[in-house]
Amino acid sequence: MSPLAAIGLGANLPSPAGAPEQTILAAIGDLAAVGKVVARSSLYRTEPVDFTDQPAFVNAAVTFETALAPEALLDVLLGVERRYGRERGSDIPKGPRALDLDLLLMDDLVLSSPRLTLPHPSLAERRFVLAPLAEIARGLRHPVLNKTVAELLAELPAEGPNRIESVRKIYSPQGL
Ligand code: PH2
Ligand code: MG
Ligand code: MG
Repeated sequence: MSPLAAIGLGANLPSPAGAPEQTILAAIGDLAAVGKVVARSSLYRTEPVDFTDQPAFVNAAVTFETALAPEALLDVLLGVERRYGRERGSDIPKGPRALDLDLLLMDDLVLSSPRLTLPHPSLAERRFVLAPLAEIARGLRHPVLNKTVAELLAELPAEGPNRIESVRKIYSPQGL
């Protein structure tokens, strides 16, 4: 079987596809053209973290079966970001963006290269990543922390920047 990748999607600015919700759905459609989208989460409205003076985000997650090597998959993700108007050079770090596609996990691969770190370095610290991912892949295991996505989500503090109410489901996959 091909490796299973987990990908986090986020958007908080309009793109050529429309509002952030439309952009995320279009990006998932583009991924389906280059591999197998095994599962897709609901869409969530999430409060911005790290850099808080920006619009709310729409976040989601997919699991994706692909024969691509991690860096080749990263190139695909960057290409999809560019298609929706993401201009990396002019981005404010952690600031508003038309589309952000993050490679979160790829099986139990652990790697760190100048372009790519796996697992994603902030995966375990973000409710806006873990909540969508837990909806579709509770049992995926973080190969360094040796905890499942569901365990990492349960360990997040209920208050503070990751407070439970910071992440709210807006569309279920059936309702899309
Ligand atoms: N992405 C960031 C910074 N902050 N906050 C939320 N809620 N969702 C995001 O996707 C997000 C963020 C930088 O990638
Ligand atoms: Mg990113
Ligand atoms: Mg990101």
